[in-house]
Amino acid sequence: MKAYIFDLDGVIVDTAKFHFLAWKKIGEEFGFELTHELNEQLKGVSRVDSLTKILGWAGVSVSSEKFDELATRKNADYLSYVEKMNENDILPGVKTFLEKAKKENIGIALGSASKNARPILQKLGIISYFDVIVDGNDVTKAKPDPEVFVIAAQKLGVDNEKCVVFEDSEAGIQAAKTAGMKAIGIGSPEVLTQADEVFSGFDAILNQ
Ligand code: B16
Ligand code: MG
Repeated sequence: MKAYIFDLDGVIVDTAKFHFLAWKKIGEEFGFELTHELNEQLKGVSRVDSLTKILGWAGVSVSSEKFDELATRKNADYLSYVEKMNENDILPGVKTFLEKAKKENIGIALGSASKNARPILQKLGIISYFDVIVDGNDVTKAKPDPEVFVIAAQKLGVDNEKCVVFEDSEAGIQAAKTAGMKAIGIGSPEVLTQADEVFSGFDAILNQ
């Protein structure tokens, strides 16, 4: 048996724009302007690690209580954007690709750093396609550690070498390669240099 493991943000849906807006507001509280360029470094990175980076860029240190309060508030703001999402937010070609994989009896898993992965898949109306969901609630080590993909393969009962990972972040591509899986980059070949193949999106994969 063969399996596909999908990252969420940047692969299935563009939630990065919502993470950006929510983190930008937090940064502004410290007089720090989060740029799109710096935001690239937050892709695939956990909530706690993202806040640590932002506070570092802003040059401030806060108590652990304040840290938790900022992370909680950012997430509430982020979820207010997620709340408005629907099927139309699924990136082009994704649904057709999932349907095709289902028909071909290919195992389907999610391997995301997000602790909000389940409600997002529900809002998009595609949660039923996934045989296995491994998200930020299930892992102790963040990408580039391969833990999230290794757990997904184990839960699917598929050998790592038979898994194909779809990822938009460099850390995620590295995680897939370390796990001995095939890594398909979604994005630009200039950025995802370690990927086995890179496509602009699932429409491009379907049309190859
Ligand atoms: P949450 P992915 C990642 O999702 C995002 O790319 C990253 O920006 C975010 O900080 C992380 O999830 C955690 O998200 O705050 O919802 O737990 O690309 O791994 O699907
Ligand atoms: Mg991603």
